[in-house]
Amino acid sequence: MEKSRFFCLILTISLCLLPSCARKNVETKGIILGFSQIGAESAWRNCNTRSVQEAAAGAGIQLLFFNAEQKQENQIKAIRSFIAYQVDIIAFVPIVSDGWENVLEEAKEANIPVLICDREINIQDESLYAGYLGTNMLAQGRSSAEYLIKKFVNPETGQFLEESGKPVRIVELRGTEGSSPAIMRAKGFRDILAGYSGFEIIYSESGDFLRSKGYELMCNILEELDEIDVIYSHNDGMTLGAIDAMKERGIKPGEDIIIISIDAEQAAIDALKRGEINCVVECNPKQGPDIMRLSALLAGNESIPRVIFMEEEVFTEWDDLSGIAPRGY
Ligand code: GYE
Repeated sequence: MEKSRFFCLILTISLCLLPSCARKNVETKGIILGFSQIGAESAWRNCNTRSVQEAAAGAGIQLLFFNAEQKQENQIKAIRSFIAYQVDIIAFVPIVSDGWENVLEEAKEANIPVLICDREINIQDESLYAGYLGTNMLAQGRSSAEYLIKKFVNPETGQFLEESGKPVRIVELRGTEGSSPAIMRAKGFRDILAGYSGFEIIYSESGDFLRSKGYELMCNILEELDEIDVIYSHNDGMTLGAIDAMKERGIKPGEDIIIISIDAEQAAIDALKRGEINCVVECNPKQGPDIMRLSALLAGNESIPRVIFMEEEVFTEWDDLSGIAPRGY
């Protein structure tokens, strides 16, 4: 079906046009995918972007890619531009969970399927999007807490290994307020710890997934609080910033303070190998190929699963870390 397409001047679009030699997959040839990315806040995000761009080029899909620079209003503008341009498919990473109903109604009226990627949205009318591809962030929070249970609780007796009788004092560095990773990682962590009285979250604040804010928060925390036993950080960027702050004060990360971190970027795996982080929970950013596969199905008017989670692992100080493949981010 030939659609008359017109270019929207308000949107600066970087077109990832396909080199003819890579145009292998006939069923994706000619598909136009509008993709709204949230920004470049972490190594994880940059890998996610590369994965989408490289997979689009390899799949024969013309990609209209828009970086929202951490602003939801920019994402909404981009989606409206994709609608005006009459793309075949819209895919986007919702920076926060709420506030998408109106623009998704407009996409539905324009008969353009929408794929939610990486982060989830909070919406009543599930007909407003075709499906979600991302990671199980509730499980990531649960796995983080399960590591702590193994670290501090005797599996036979359920008793705390520490005879001190004092609770294990936890500081949480949260992701972007209102984002599904921050909400779900916090919930999953608390769900598991709820079964044990000896853990206490003494401080929780958002570092917005930024290394710089992780550093700032940790500097303040180390000034204000004492007897911190554990740092639970929602992403490696904030963790690495916090580790910088600890080292500046002669605190040994991974020894004086136990550290749990989510993403599994290379720098965090390297810190795990050095004993500076104790548990790294993987969150897989390499979603590009699956996004293209799902976009091709949608462009062919085929249905897709409502929820698809990427495969992921948990790496702890007790594991053989020699076989971990280079992370690529
Ligand atoms: O953990 C973080 C990125 O949305 C799951 O966003 C993603 C998170 C990831 O900035 O590093």
